[in-house]
Amino acid sequence: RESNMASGRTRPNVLVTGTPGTGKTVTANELAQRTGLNYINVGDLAKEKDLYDGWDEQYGCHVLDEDKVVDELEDQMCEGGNVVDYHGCEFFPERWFDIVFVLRTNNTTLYERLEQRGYSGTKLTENVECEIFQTILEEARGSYKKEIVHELQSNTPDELETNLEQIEAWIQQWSG
Ligand code: DAT
Repeated sequence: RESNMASGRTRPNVLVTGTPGTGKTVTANELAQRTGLNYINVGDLAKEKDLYDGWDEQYGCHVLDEDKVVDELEDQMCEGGNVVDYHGCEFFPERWFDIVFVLRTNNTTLYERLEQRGYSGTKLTENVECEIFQTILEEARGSYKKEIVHELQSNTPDELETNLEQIEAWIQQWSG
């Protein structure tokens, strides 16, 4: 396959992105277990390796140092065979990913999931708004070729299973 040769990778890199609470972690983790791809949670990696650049007073959280994240992951991404989980995608090099999945969840379901996670106030409403305005989907469409960006509904366990099967089938096809 030409696409494989162009990247020099023998296994694909998959990005699973979406608003917090849409199911990136359950999806990407299970996918990695089923396929043997490496699971990379960018938020956890940043915490572990202190890939931060200051503190955000408004949101009360560390600011991700995007350059440090890219440097940290570059070698591993060049090798291929990774599934990356993060609620953003525009700062990753475009060449890293063979396919991008944007998970989507309806407002009420997402609201409940985030509330259960302990979110409240502006943190809760801003994340639900992020989903309503499909911010991450547009970010993905603006950062990668349209043909490799796929929107997946992630509301129910059935949809989770269907998504996993679809992504697995795509990986098998890619690997030839
Ligand atoms: P994210 O990593 O995008 O923040 P998550 O994987 O932690 O999201 O999922 C948030 C919660 O929602 C978690 O309790 C699992 C549940 N969940 C995710 N996707 C689901 C789905 N398709 N059906 C049912 N529950 C789901």
